[in-house]
Amino acid sequence: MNISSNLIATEQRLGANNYKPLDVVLTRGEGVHVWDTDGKRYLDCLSAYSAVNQGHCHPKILAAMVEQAGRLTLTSRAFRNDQLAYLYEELAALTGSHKILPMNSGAEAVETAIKAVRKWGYEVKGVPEGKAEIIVCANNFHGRTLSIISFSTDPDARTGFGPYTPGFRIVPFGDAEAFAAAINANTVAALIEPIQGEAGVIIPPAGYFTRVRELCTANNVTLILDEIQTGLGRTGKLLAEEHEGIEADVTLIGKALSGGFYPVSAVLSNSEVLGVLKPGQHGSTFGGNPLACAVARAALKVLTEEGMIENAETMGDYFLEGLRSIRSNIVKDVRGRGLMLAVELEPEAGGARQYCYALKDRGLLAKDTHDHTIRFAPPLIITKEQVDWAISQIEKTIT
Ligand code: IF1
Repeated sequence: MNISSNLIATEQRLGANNYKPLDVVLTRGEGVHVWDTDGKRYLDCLSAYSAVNQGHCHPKILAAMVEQAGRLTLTSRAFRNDQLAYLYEELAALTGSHKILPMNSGAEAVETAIKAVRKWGYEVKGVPEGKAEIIVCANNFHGRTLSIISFSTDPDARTGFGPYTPGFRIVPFGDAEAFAAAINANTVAALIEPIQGEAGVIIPPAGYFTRVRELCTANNVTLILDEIQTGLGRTGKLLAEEHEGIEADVTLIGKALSGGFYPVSAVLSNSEVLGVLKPGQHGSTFGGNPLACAVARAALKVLTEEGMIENAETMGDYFLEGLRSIRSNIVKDVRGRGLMLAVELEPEAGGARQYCYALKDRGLLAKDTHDHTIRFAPPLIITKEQVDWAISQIEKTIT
């Protein structure tokens, strides 16, 4: 047995089997590429679910991390550190937010927003205690904690984990009239992904978010956009809300906020929402630690200074055009925005996973979702030549 089959067997034996990864054991990454334990190189078209938008092991983020790790890593929020204020300033300048709350994982940012909008609902909007409602969308993905899976519509994510957190109302994604009908006097917030990722890169109809924004404003409902996956350049804009010409009241970011080096997430608030939190009401041992802040500052700096967002837009258009030019009778739909792309296969194709394995053999890593869809989301630094190469591998695989 070679190294990788030994490692896979050990994982199977000792690990909880809550994942079914492709059997490729990676040991090194650089830019858009990763290498397995046999030395085979792959073009990474997943980017750790958009956490490595800046490319693997970006040298400037690495340098910031190493420098900070040798100086000060963690103080807890019992004391202050000399990195947090700079991260606040840089995030505020970039996004126009007025208040920021740093956490670690994406799910923690979502939980934080839920807590804050509930409290805002009671203290500012005047909703009776215990009655706050939050509107969410069917086929959402916002994370794995109990409150979040309480409003999941995916049986795998939800079934068997009750009792569930109440206070959520589920409406179809992309249906503004259903959204309007779900609002009542106790609605404190709406929590929505600008593009549904896990659901298979579902882009809502034009005008949907304009109407949702109007309805939220008219009814004093806080609009929370989960940009944990769509944010930080992935769709060709800093935030996907820019495609819709709207501004959320609360924006959640994570994943690429650290360029994949470390879990860093944040709640960005444009309204009085985060203002309701007082000392002792929320926090985290690691949230806002100096190592996280230094890494996030470097990750944001390279994202903007190295033209990655613009590249995501041009290479995204080019990649989409390439995918659309493939003539194959097993392709049902091709869609995407920026470098968040998907190919949906016909049910007769027999499932997306076998095609992901075939792509892997050709040196391209991509991930299936919901049986019939293959997602493509390479690092935002991908070049035209690399897109051409990817398209030709995809074409050979599905024709
Ligand atoms: C896994 C999916 C992607 C997210 C949005 C919050 C979170 C996520 C919009 C939570 C996380 C990840 C989690 C990862 C798989 C992945 C995923 F397929 F499950 F849906 F990206 F498409 N909001 N998405 O996409 O962030 O707490 O994980 O930091 O293995 O569960 P987290």
